[in-house]
Amino acid sequence: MPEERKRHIVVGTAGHIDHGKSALIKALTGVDPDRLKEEKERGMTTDLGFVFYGDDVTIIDVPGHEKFVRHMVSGASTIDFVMFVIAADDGIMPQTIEHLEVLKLLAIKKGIVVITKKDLVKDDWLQIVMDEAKKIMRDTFLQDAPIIPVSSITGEGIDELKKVLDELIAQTEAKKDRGIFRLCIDRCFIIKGFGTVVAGTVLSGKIKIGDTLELLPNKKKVKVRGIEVHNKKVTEVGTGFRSAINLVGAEKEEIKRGDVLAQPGYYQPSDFLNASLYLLKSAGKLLKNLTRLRIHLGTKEILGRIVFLDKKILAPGQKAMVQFRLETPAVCDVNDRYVVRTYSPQATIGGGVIIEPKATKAKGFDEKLIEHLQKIEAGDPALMIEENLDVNFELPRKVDEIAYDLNLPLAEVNEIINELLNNKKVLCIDEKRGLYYSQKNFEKLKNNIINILKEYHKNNPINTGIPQLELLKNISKGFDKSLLNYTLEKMSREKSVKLTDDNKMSLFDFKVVLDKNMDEIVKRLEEMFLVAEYKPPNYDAVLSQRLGDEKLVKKAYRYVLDTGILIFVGESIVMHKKMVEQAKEKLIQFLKSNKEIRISQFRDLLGASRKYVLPLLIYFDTHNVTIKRGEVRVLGQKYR
Ligand SMILES: Nc1nc2c(ncn2[C@@H]2O[C@H](COP(=O)(O)OP(=O)(O)OP(=O)(O)O)[C@@H](O)[C@H]2O)c(=O)[nH]1
Ligand SMILES: [Mg+2]
Repeated sequence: MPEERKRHIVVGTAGHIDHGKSALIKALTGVDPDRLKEEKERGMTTDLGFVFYGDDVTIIDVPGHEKFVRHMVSGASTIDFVMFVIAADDGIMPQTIEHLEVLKLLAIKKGIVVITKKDLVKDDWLQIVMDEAKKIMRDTFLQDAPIIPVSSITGEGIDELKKVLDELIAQTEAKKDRGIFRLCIDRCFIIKGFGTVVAGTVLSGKIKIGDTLELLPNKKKVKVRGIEVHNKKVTEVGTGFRSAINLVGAEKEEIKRGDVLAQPGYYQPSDFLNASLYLLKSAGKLLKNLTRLRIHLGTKEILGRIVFLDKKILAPGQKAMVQFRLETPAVCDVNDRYVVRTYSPQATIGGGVIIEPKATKAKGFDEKLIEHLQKIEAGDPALMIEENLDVNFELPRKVDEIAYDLNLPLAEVNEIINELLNNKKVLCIDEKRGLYYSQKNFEKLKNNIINILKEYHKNNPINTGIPQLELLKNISKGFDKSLLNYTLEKMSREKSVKLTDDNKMSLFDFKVVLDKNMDEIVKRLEEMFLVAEYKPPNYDAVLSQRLGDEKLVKKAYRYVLDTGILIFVGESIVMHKKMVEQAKEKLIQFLKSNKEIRISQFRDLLGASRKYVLPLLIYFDTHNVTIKRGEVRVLGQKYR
């Protein structure tokens, strides 16, 4: 950005065909904005014209013809204020009204009303037209705007207009910078010796020569070779400036008006946009669901169908939450204004604000979606970040993911995340990986886990707990593992759940309570394994003992294994815990006096056969009681 220039103002024109918009610009600047041959021949503007006014102002001339309203919308989409033109001899005409509606929908805040062709009418007629103008401006952003009658032919009133124009320019504040570079292209041309040049207004951010940018929707990487502002070469350019940018990496044929030049990684083309829509009173009739419309966004016109999210049908003068299903993808941002026009015949019927520029296909009357859109409608970054975390129940988020999702600068997201951490609205579940999760979701997740455990305990009263994998399956598909670990750990510390010895989760104070019948079977099972000592029965032998109803016996058997009363030592051999402990004691004692033990010695020690003794020894190996050294075993480290 040139140091001497702090800001740049873009002024637009608007008004009915032939009302003298282009002639007015020529009278103000000496330059004819109609640059096309066709325009000069027909005496009619067909496309946007760009003329410099002083050092810091560009005036965009728009066509008044009803066939070119789409160009008018694209021209008006980036202006700071408008010179609203009405011809004294013609008065209020259809595009006077339509352009006014467009400006209102685009939320243009200021302007000047210029009554042209003053030289063609008498004073009393001029007064009538001025009164009419006042009438249509009532309750609009132009209601207190100065009304200046001029003649572009005789020059009458032009000096006064310049004075008012300069005052308004001086009062206009620089556009707010959202940080991430974006420019909506309104022109693309070739300059001999340089190649492709695109022009447009920088809507946010800043670039310098050498930067790599992305052309969207084609997602083509390009490099900035040169930048011009007001025909002067500069090395960098920032928000609000109209600039011409010489690009390397794209041909003119690949670029159209309406394409977006942006900092890579943030903006994404999307087929679905969620927005609020206001249907103009002048729309005249009800707007039906799925109507095909022209959506004017930035400098682009896109065809698409409208889906009402919170209404079945929209009456003139009403507002609705809508989704646009587009025929070609759009690249836009939160808070962008848009205008909708009917497909055929074409007329402006409404417009609104983009709430979600990267939406997914929605159904009507999805209450959750409506609530979500209402929450972020105002476009407040903190609320948007909170909501982004809230809607991601399964996944903790990283700062850069949030920044890319919401087209917000990393530094801003970091700052807001810190605030949210301080306000306990967000928690960091993994500092190393920088993973953040919504406190609200965390409470919900903990509740879900408690409920799953309650349900599990109810249905499986003699199971000590739920296997972790089963718990994960019950929470939600695609759940992040580190989030689950964090949560379970935290819940264990808070003493709301516990991890059992065999890696199962249970409620903290859950204990298996056996009914009389089951208790009896468990006792008899224990008895059976104690009596058997080191020759325990196998599963079939247990069942054949008919200790009770077979189903119950099976349950009881699982219970004694789950609770560790019986221990599975290997090779389908199960022994009573007491026998295993006893064997361990004997083994340790033996090794303390003998240093090493052979299988045969262990066999004699327990008075059992090799079939049972070998798996038991291996069991002790894996539990580090013993270490196998060739044919013998020695005592494990921690028992020495
Ligand atoms: N007598 C008189 N003629 C004017 C004045 N302003 C414009 N005209 C004439 O009106 C005709 C239309 O003027 P333009 O400036 O082309 O009108 P426009 O609003 O740009 O028209 P479009 O771009 O097609 O919408 C031209 O023949 C101009 O010379 C004026 O103040 N006095
Ligand atoms: Mg014109």
